[in-house]
Amino acid sequence: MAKTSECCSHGPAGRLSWELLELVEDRLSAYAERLRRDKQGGGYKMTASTFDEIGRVLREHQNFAVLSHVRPDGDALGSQLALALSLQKLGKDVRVWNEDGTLEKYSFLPRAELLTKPPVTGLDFDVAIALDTAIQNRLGNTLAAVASAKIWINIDHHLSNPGYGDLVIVDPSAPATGEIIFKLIKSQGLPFDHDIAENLYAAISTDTGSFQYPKTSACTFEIAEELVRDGNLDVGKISQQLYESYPRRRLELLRELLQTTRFIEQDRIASFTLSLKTAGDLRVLPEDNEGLIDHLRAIRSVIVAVFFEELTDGKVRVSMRSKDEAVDVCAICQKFGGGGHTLAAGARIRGSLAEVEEKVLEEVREVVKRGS
Ligand SMILES: [Mn+2]
Repeated sequence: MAKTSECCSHGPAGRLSWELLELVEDRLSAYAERLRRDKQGGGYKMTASTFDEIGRVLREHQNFAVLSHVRPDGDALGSQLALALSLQKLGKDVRVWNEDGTLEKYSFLPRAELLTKPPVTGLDFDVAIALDTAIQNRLGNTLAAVASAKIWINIDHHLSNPGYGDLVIVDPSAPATGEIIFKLIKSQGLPFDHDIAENLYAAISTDTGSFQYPKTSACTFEIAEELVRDGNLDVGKISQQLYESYPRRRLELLRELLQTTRFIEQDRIASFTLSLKTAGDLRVLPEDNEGLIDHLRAIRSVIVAVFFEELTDGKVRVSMRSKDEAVDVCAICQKFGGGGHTLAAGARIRGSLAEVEEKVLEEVREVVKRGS
C-alpha cells in the first residue's frame, strides 16, 4: 500500500467508510498544504477547491458537459475522455464537446467518438467542466452551447489560469491536466478502467513530451505505473499511435518550416514560420504542427524556440518554448494577450507575419539578454 509517495497519495479506491473518508481528507489537506507551501516558495498559484468538493458535485448532479480548449492537444482530449468515461460509468449523462470535435490524429483514443462539436442550439446542464483551458474564451463555441450550466468546474495546470468558475483546481506543478484528473478519480473512488487509463496515459505522455519535460516528476512515473499496470496498457502500441502514425504531410511541413528557420542572439533564439500559402499548398491540418517546435528546442545553444503561424483571421499564432526558468515565456506571451506555462506558452497576435515576428522576437531578445 505504501508504494506511492506523499505527492501521489490519492487515498484508497472503492466504497468509502467514514474512517477512509477521514484518511482521504487528511491526505488531501496535506496535499493542499504542500501546494500552499509551494505557492509561497515557488510563486505557484493554487486556487483551493478540494477533490472532495469536486467529487461531491460530480456525485450529486446528473447532466455534465466536459469541455476543453480550441486546437486541442493530447492532454486536452485525453483528459476530457477520461473524466467523461468515468462519469458515464457513474451513471451520469455526459456530453464531451470541443470546438474542433475529434482530431484524426487522436481518433485512436478509446471512445474518441464521444468527442463531438457542440450543436448550434445548446443544451441544459447541471455542471460544465473546463479542462486544460487557461482562458475561458479558449473554450470557443462550446461556451455558448453550455450557457445555461448552473455550476462551473475549472481543472487545469496552466500558471496563467485566473481561476474562473465555481470550483477550481489550478495546479501549475502538474505536468499535465491528465495527472490532476487521475488524482481526482482515485481520491474520490470514481470509476476507473482500461479505456480511462489509456486516455490518461495519452494525456500525460503527450504533455510531458514522452516523460521528458522538467515538470515530469517521480509522481508522474508513479501515476504512469498505476495506469499501465491497473489499466493493463500496451505502452508500445500507444506510443506508436501517438508518435509514429503521422501523415506524410507532417514531414513535408517540417521541410518547409526548416527552410524558414532563423537563429539570433548567438543562436540562443530560434524561430520558424508557417504562412497561409504554405499551409494551403500542403493542405496542412491545424494538428499537424503539434510538437514540431521541439526540433528548434532540441538544439544545444537554443534557449527559446518560437513558432509563428499565420491564421485566416488576420492574426498570427505564436508558440514559445524555453529551456531556462529565468526566461519565462508565459510572461512574454501575456504581454501579447496570451498565456500558458513558464516554459511553454502561446499567444494570438494581430498583424502580418513579418510585423508579429519582428515585435515578438524583439521582446524575446530583451528577456534572453536580461536572463543571461
Ligand atoms: Mn495540458
